[in-house]
Amino acid sequence: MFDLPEEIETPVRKIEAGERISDAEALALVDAPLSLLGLLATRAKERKSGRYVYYNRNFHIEPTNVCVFNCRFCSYRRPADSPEAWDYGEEEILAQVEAHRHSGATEIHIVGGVHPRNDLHYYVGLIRKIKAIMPEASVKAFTAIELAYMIRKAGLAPAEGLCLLRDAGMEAIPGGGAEIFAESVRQRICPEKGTAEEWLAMHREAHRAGIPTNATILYGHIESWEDRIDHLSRLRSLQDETGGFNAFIPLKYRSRNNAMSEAGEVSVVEDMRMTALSRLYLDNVPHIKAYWPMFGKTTAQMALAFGADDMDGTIDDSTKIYSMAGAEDRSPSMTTEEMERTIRSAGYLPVERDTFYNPVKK
Ligand code: V47
Repeated sequence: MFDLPEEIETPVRKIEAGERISDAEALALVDAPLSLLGLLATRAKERKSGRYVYYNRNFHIEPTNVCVFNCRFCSYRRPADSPEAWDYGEEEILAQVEAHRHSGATEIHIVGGVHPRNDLHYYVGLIRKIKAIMPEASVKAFTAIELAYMIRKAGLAPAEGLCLLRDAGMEAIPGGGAEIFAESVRQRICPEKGTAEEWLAMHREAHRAGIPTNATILYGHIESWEDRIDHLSRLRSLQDETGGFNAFIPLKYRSRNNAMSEAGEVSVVEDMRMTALSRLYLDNVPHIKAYWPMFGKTTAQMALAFGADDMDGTIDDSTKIYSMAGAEDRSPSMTTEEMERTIRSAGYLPVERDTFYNPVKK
C-alpha cells in the first residue's frame, strides 16, 4: 500500500484495517514519516469523531501552590512560607466561583498542590458550596495524587472517599499526576509522589463508582519512547477493563523555572509524533486533547492534524501551572469565537461540549 520498511508497513496495515497495534509496532511507528503519522492519526480520529473538534467553557481553580511533594518538573510549587505561595481559604475560592456565576461556564476544573492541612471532609463541603453557586456547571476535580492523600488523611478507603466526593457533586476527575508510570523515571522526576499503581488504582475505583476520568502523560524530559509506550499500554489495559477514560492528554514538559530545566524541551515535530502515537495506540480512548495552555495556541491547532479532537476550554486566565513553566500564554484565555475560529481554520467543525462530551445547546 505504501512503500515502507516491513516493520512500519505491518502496523500501518493493521491501523488501516481497524486492528490494534502491539507495543513493538507502536515503537516501530515512531520512525515513520511524520506526514504518514498525520494521515493515519487523522483517519483514526475521523473514525471516532468525524469532522468534529470539541471544546468547552471552563475555568480552573488552583486552591494552593503549597504541596507536600516536591516534584522536580514542577515550576509552580512553593514552600508554605514563601512570598510566592498562595493558599486560598474557602471564602476566596467561593468568590472565584461567584465571579464566574454568569459566565456560561459548564465546567469547573479544580487542581492544585497536595495541601498538608485539608482532608476529604473539607473538600466534600467545598464542592457542595461550589455546586450551590453554580449547579449547572460540572465539577471536575483533583488528581489521583490529591485524592489519595485527602482520602488517606480522613482514614477512609479510596472507594468510600470517592463516593462521598461524588455524592457532594464531583462529577469527573482530571488526568493529572500520572507523569510517567515507568518506575525508574518516576523515581528520578517525582520520587515522593504516589506510585503508578496508586494512580491507576484510584482511576479504576473512580470508574467503578461511575465517575469518568481523564489520563495524562508528562513527556519530553528524560524518558524514552519505550517508557512512553509502556505508559500508554498501562492506560489501554485499564480502559479495556473499565471503559472509564474520556480523554487522554499528552502534556509536553515545559522547562522554565524548575529543577529539571537542563532537560530542555522537545521539538514541535516530536509533539506531533506523540499526539499521533497517542491516537493510534489508544484505540479504546474516545478523545485526544490538544491542551493549548501547555502547547501554545499554534501548536495545539497543529495537533488537530495529528489525531487530536479536543482543545479543552476557554480557561479564562485561571491556570498558572504552564505559564510558570514557560508556556507561551502568560494569561491563558480564549473566547468561544477565537476557539471556534481556531478549529474552523484547521478544517474542522467546532462543537461546544459539556464535561461528558454531550453537545451544549445554544
Ligand atoms: O500532573 C506540571 C503537569 C499536570 C509541568 O484532565 C507540567 O482535562 C508540563 O493534568 N511542564 C496537571 N506539564 C494538569 C493536568 C491537566 C491539565 C489540563 C486538563 C486536564 C484534564 C488535566 O500538569 C501535572 C503535570 O503532569 N505539569 N508541571 C511542566 N513543567
